[in-house]
Amino acid sequence: MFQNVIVKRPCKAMVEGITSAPELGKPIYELALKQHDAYIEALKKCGVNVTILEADENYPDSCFVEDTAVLTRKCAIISNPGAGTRTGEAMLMLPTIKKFFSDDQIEYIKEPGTMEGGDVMMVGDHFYIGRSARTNEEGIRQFIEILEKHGLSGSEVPLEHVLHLKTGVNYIENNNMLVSGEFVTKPDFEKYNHILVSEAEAYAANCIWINDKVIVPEGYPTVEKAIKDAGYEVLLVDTSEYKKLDGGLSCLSLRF
Ligand code: CIR
Repeated sequence: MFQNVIVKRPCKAMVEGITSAPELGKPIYELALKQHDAYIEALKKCGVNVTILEADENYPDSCFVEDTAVLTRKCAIISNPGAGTRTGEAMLMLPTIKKFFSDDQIEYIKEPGTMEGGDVMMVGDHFYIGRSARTNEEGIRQFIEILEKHGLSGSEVPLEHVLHLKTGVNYIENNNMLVSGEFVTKPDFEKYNHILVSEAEAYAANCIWINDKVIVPEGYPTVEKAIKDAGYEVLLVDTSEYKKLDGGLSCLSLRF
């Protein structure tokens, strides 16, 4: 169960955010705000308290708050984002995280280690960590050491084709895992019940489970149906403006 969610409002500067898909065009800020409102409403329907942080114009990608930290039931790990324009975002989260975690529960990924929360997938007390362009070997080493100190465990999953681990694979509890692309055949995930996500709907591999409901991006009917068929109540949220910046539903919040 999750009790809390932290989100950060998108800033006007989001139009300058990092993207691997400039052909999709720049995000429309007003529409992104409306979609963010709808996202917050969906979160509230899942029965969590939502902490809403003000937009920060200094960091175009700062609405993707997931990358700044990993919040577990034992500890909070402040990340060190591998994207140069995003590194400063992580420490700015500290005052908010301190409202929920005591000082001895707060840990940090330090240089030369890099890590972004989008590369971390929680399955119970185990955490899969994608080794990506943003999360390096040293970051993973530090992260696993911290997890073990707090009675948790972690393992590395190399990835090649996507930005973050959770761009392509997401755990939605009850042994069910949404898998797309390179993750379909990964031995690490063999033991889970695969909900296969086709290339055509690959963006919708990034869904979030919150207290037995699953929030799914709008416009991916096959994935939506598969999740419903697996027995979940589905809430739809349009994320078109965030997709233009390689961002999905999980990227927009910290859930704990
Ligand atoms: C970035 O490239 O960092 C942002 N434009 C997108 C971050 C998406 N975050 C995530 O997958 N957790």
